Amino acid sequence: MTVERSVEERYAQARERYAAMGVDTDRALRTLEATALSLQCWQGDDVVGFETKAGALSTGGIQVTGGFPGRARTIAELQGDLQKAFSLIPGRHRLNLHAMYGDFGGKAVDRDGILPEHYAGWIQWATQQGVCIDFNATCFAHPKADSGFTLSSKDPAVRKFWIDHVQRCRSISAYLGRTQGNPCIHDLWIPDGSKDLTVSRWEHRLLLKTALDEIYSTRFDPAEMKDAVESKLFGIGSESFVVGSHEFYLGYAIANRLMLCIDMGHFHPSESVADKVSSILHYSDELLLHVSRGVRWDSDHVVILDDDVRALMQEIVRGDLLSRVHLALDYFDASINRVGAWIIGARATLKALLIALLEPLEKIRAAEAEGNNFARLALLEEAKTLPSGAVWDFHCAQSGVPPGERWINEVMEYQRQVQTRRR
Ligand code: RNT
Ligand code: ZN
Repeated sequence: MTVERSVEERYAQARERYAAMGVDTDRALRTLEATALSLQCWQGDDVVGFETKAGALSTGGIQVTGGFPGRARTIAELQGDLQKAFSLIPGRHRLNLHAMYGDFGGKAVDRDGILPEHYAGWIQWATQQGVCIDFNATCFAHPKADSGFTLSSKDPAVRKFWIDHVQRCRSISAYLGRTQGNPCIHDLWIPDGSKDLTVSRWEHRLLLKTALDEIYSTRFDPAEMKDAVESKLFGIGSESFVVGSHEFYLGYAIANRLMLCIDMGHFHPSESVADKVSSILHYSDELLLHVSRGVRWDSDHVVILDDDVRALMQEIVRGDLLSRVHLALDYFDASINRVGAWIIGARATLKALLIALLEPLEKIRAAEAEGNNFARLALLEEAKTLPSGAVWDFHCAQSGVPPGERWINEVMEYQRQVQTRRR
């Protein structure tokens, strides 16, 4: 039997099995197909970017570990790598660009001087690929972030510099959104915080709030761009104090009608990020998610199909909230093939979503409504071993992407032909 045939036959069987559980697999696949992930450009080059003289990343409280050969060093290489990744991920996805990835033509353009034209090449490429772009201000890896404070710095000149940068980033996002005819999501994460005990926490937060008020006083058409603010718990070198904490940004986002960005690595390891979804969305229209995997700390490991990601997708689907969340990937692993890392994380996230979409929710809800909590738990357990893999393989095949593990060889071939030649 050919692989294609067996994929179809296994799907037909799975479809029947799911139907018996009250689940329409075709419908689940239509929803999956229509869901886009925003792929982080920074996984391709270890968060280096294309500025002529960028500062060291470690000043930003984030760290990339590993030295696997083949890092993308130019825009063309990064685009090539992204194309390879996109070709092995079923569905149509987005590109998440950081400001430091502009096309500066070899010139020194400081962060407060960036313009839409520096991203014209990206939007041209993305349009050809049928991909939409999201955007991020880059408030780290820069001498003016060395003190550990940017928008909440006590130095007015430093604050002004970063306010200008973020304002430019928001205008660039609007330009991107306008050009692509689809809202560009602008996420703001700043590294501000300190290693040791800080007594002016109130002052820094007041400074941040005032800076944000200035930044967001300019409103853009949500058809062009949407704003998100990303909280954090701690970072390397900001272990004792992070200005933009969860409470700070949750309050700010709700009070100012912005989106909150929840990064899965930015909470206490025992805290359920999934559980936040059905709370926050009562007070906010939309939510941005940075799907990530912290191992002991916010280590930005490659996303895998683990309990956390599954629970997150379940919460979204169970609350019928998919149309109100934006899914972005956020990790950077330099210890394995970087293109492979993109694909593993994207496929894992999509699989988790598919599994959530295939949950026999009606049956489980009926048990819950009857107060039959035994049946509810038993059904949740049975659901775990339903044949979701067969549905996934079928989806891949339908989308023109190799089902199962066959894509691994394609990455190995790309590594041989393209990546290892970059020396
Ligand atoms: C850092 C945040 C942020 C970054 C990117 C590169 O802890 O998660 O989202 O990962 O801006
Ligand atoms: Zn993040």
